[in-house]
Amino acid sequence: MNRVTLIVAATTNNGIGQAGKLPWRLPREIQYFARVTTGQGGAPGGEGKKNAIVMGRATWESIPRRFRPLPGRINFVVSQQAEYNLGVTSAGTGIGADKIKNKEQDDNGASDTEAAVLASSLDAALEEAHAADASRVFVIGGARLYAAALPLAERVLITRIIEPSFEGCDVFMPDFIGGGGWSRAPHDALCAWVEFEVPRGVQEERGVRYEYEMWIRTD
Ligand code: FOL
Repeated sequence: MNRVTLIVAATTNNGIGQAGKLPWRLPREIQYFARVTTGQGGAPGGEGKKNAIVMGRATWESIPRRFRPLPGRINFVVSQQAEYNLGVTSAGTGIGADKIKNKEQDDNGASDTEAAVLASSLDAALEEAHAADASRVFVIGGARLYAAALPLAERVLITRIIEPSFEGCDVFMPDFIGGGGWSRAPHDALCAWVEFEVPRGVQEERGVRYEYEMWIRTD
């Protein structure tokens, strides 16, 4: 059950955030994120098991209120504040009502199939994802959760932001590549794993150049 995948967009410096949000706005890149993390089970009209996404509290807060919980996926939010209020329910996840933090505030249009669950740690979130019969489990940030999840990860889907350099980044993901034990998979392996045709080579969007990469643990 520890086969977690990290998904991240990061500069060549490993910058991932600035002032509590993403340093860039890349609509096609974020659509890639949505498609990969949702998968088939959570796609509209899709049958089968949903994927889970696991994020830290600050990442949850960085997602615009109207987009969260991210639809078609079981959203786990890790916080050490036991009473942290997600502003949504866990209905539809198969997770007990005791985990529902605030039924009364379900005023954001969240349907029964859109759910978020508070977890006290990464391990607790992974256990609950397993209990909820999630298919794939993605850790979606931020820096602390990436660091905690890397030892458990078998795969990293990284969108490498090549330029500009986004020097203003103030949050960074750990440099897993420099530490060894990882190798970049061929592009076809990325397409096979996500089960759709991913644009090959350097992409350009709103003046930003980036590339979709998949890295696999080799040790
Ligand atoms: N990984 C990658 N590759 N790109 C990212 O932008 C990214 N972002 C996060 C984690 N991993 C990533 C965390 N930040 C949304 C907003 C911020 C965010 C993650 C997701 C979000 O609103 N996603 C919607 C799509 C919204 C849209 O299409 O504009 C979703 O349904 O996933």
